[in-house]
Amino acid sequence: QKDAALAAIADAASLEALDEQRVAALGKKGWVSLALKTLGQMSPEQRQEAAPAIQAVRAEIASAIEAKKAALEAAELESQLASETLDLTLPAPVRPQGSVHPVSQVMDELAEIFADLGFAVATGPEIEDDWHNFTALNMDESHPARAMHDTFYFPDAVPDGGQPASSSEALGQKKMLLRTHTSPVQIRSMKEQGAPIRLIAPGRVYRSDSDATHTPMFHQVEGLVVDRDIHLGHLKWTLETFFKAFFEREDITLRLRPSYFPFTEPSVEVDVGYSNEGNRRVVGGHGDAEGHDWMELGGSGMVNRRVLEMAGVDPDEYQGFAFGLGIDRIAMLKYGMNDLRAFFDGDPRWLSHYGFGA
Ligand code: FA5
Repeated sequence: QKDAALAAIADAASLEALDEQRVAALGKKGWVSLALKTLGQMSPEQRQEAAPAIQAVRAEIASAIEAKKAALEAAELESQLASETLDLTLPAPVRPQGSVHPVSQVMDELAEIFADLGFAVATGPEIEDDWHNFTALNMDESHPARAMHDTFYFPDAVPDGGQPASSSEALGQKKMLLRTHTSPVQIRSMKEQGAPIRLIAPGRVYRSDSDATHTPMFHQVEGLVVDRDIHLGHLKWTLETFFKAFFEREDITLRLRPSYFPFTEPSVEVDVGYSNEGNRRVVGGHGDAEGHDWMELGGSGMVNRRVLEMAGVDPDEYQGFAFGLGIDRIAMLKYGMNDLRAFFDGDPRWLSHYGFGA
């Protein structure tokens, strides 16, 4: 029986077949195990004689199985290695790559240009309170200009996790909203740093507004310069210098159109001349010239003395100018895009069409 078993083990073609042989010999009901059980019924003398022989057979079978098992495993590995070859010369599959969004690109570029002009970058919270967004900017609760901002308010939010304000006026001042412009950063920065000050504040702002040139979330860059003897000429020079650097052309024409903002006096709106080439808007030239038009990019003006006062700056000693430009509109002009809403659809085909995707 032993020789037959050893032959069957040697012949086993697979690990499964080998295991069957193991069970047949060494398993609970295997013939070696049964032989070992007979030892119990023998007399001590018989047992002394038979036991070593059976144990020897058991050891021989077990080591034969072990050896065969190692050989089968090695063979299996061999064939696996042979069949699973990698062709390292095949071209790699092309996967879409991420890229910088045009709005982020524009924010980086403008921060760089303003840094060269000596402007620091400031930030403020997107969840803002009523006081910083409106009141401190000379728009008290009854001011009609508030209605123009289509504000997203938080319903009865109590800021800072604190107690609800006792008077309704105090609650009004602390009512929370999504900031409708970057101008509250003017207030926060002046309160923190005082004057003189020279900064830009780029960031997201929100208004309930949507068409081809308006989206509910958009981006502005605020500019603020407060110092002694600042006048409107500084504002014009700064904006012109910035736009020439940004659009990389000398024939940029700005139109400063008289306007009204509660927080600046006088106030001017900033338009830039562009022409339509095909369905692409190209910045440059005079907006009133043949085939040209004006695009409104933002508002600006001399900081209202009431705003300086509310932010703790002495308006008899300091003057300043401020501007707020729509970054998305600037990006549209730079990259010749027509519809602002496409900026936020997140379609990679659109991004790559303008050279931003992969
Ligand atoms: C303001 O928001 C003022 N805070 C700007 C300002 C700052 C004036 C400092 C004076 C001093 P206005 O609401 O006009 O102004 O918005 C400024 C610019 O943001 C617009 O000219 C436009 O370019 C852009 N803008 C406004 N609404 C949207 C919108 N829904 N989608 C995209 N861009 C917008």
